[in-house]
Amino acid sequence: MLPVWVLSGDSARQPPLRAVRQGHLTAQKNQPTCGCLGGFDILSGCKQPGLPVYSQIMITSDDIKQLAARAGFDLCGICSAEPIPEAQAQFMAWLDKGYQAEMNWMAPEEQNLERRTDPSRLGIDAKSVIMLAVNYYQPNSDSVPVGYGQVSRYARGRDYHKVVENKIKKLLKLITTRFPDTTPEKFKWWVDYGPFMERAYAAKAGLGFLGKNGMLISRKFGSWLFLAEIVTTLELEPDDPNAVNHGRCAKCTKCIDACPTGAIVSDGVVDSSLCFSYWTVENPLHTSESVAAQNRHSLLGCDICQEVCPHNNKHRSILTAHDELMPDHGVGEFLSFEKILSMTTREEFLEMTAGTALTRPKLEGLQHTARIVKENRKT
Ligand code: B12
Ligand code: SF4
Ligand code: SF4
Repeated sequence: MLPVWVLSGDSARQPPLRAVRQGHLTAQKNQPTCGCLGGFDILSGCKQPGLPVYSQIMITSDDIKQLAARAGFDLCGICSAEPIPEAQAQFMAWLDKGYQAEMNWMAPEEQNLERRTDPSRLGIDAKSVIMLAVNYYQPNSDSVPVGYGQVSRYARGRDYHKVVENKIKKLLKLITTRFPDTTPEKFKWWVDYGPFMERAYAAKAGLGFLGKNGMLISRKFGSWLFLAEIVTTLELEPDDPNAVNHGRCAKCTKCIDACPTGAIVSDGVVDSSLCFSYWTVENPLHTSESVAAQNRHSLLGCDICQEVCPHNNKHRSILTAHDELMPDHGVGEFLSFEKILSMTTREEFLEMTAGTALTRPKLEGLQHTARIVKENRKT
């Protein structure tokens, strides 16, 4: 039997077919909101204002994906909020080996391990996870000019945390406005910094596969993606992670072979204490000498294990559609050693870096890396 549906106003047309077919109308008396009978469209809303409304339409996974695209996300996938045992095990083994280096915030004493590997412990009765991705690809110049160091692609424009956060806020606004039952307390979200295994859930939600370089790699955009998540109490239809063939590594080992420091210690496993990204971003003042000796370009981050990946070929390296992430909105691709090393005050530093990911290593950290790269580039 079809669920009861309640009309307000004086017109008694059919409810949206999609909603009826999926049994998403429930009886809720006297709750008219906006009208949707004359052709409900999730993106533009009611096409015939003034007509009666079905406030009782429950949001579906398809609705969320349409709204995510509208909010500016390049990919959106959905999965259940249950723990992923293989990812939990991988994470435990990674910590046991000390591959988090000095990132104590990743370790169990500092941050409850269960919380990081089990979304139901995130302070919300989590049923589903909405995984979101933003493509940040931008090309490199042919060479690095003399006297300059390079900033990796993810950090050249505005700080991606802010850029992605704004898109999440926009998405939640769209959801809660279109579907009045979906109140804000039904959602919790993070971009990068949450106690949450973003890559594992992104793979589970069908956004891509996990490569030997550890990256989440999608069929459309390769690995040039920022990830973010909304954990929700809503029970949403999950995606089938095998529905799209994103590819796989097979016998390829290009990233492992190309990493200058051997930081990819086994398939998908990165030892942070050997990774340029760790030393330039997270812990620049205490760089290991042997790692530092290999850094010939990078002032912040490292893209080598992505650049060599055949999945990041020209068809998948699609210029980002998000202007704020482009170099002219931030510090750009290159920074001169002279400029960095001549700065003496925090104000000067912030004048150059405010609003970008380059604030992370602070002035002293950036100067330390600049000295190393400058020295290495002499030979
Ligand atoms: C700590 C951290 C780092 C550390 C450690 C990196 C690492 N590989 O663990 C350092 C500082 C080195 C780092 C570097 C970078 N990072 Co980082 N980092 C994180 C952070 C905060 C946590 C990662 C983590 O938990 N690592 C522990 C390992 C064990 O877990 P994992 O790598 O997430 O996932 C693995 C396991 O879950 C396992 N797994 C999952 N499911 C399953 C199932 C089975 C069956 C098995 C066997 C295994 C398995 O495989 C996964 C991939 O290896 C995440 C954000 C987040 N909250 O997740 C960003 C994140 C992973 N970083 C990101 C980026 C962009 C980078 C850099 C590219 C930045 C740069 N240009 O310099 C580099 C890439 C280095 C690399 N090859 O990984 C993105 C990755 C996006 C993507 N497409 O994958 C993330 C998701 C941030 C974001 N929100 O966009 N990062
Ligand atoms: S980011 Fe650079 S240093 Fe780190 S694993 Fe990849 S290639 Fe190696
Ligand atoms: S370079 Fe090769 S091994 Fe590494 S992630 Fe890409 S396909 Fe996999």
